[in-house]
Amino acid sequence: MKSKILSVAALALLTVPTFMNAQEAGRDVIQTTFESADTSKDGKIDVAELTQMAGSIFFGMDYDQDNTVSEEEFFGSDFGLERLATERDEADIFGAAKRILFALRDRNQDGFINQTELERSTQDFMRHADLDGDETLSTKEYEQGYVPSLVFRAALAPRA
Ligand SMILES: [Ca+2]
Ligand SMILES: [Ca+2]
Ligand SMILES: [Ca+2]
Repeated sequence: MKSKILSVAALALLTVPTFMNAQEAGRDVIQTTFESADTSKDGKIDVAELTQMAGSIFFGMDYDQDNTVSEEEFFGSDFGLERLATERDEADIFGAAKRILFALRDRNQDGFINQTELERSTQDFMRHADLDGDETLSTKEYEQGYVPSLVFRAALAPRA
């Protein structure tokens, strides 16, 4: 028997209301994940909070519970946004963005993301997004610079 615990963050990703337009939904998903990650409720996400959230999503995707996320597990998880991306003919872009995200996390390119890789890549993403260098992410930094947020935006942003 497979017992699977979905985190608040992962649940938020899976419950995008159908009536929302893609842009609103994208913003809402990013906002909701920010709020669920910010467990201290100070309006900022520190590296511990970010790692915790990434870990919850990771375990949500690890169906066979071997503590790694395979390509199959990763691409089989739809983040709740596949449908929206498909409706908007953005499935290819979303798929490409997910492939980039997987490649960035799978640092030794063996087709699996292990926990060390998850933590290291999350720290890299944090450094990349933390423009003011205060070692926390503001909502703006999280929306505009955190790599997984950029993946959602790739699928949901209006075409230029
Ligand atoms: Ca697995
Ligand atoms: Ca790997
Ligand atoms: Ca910052």
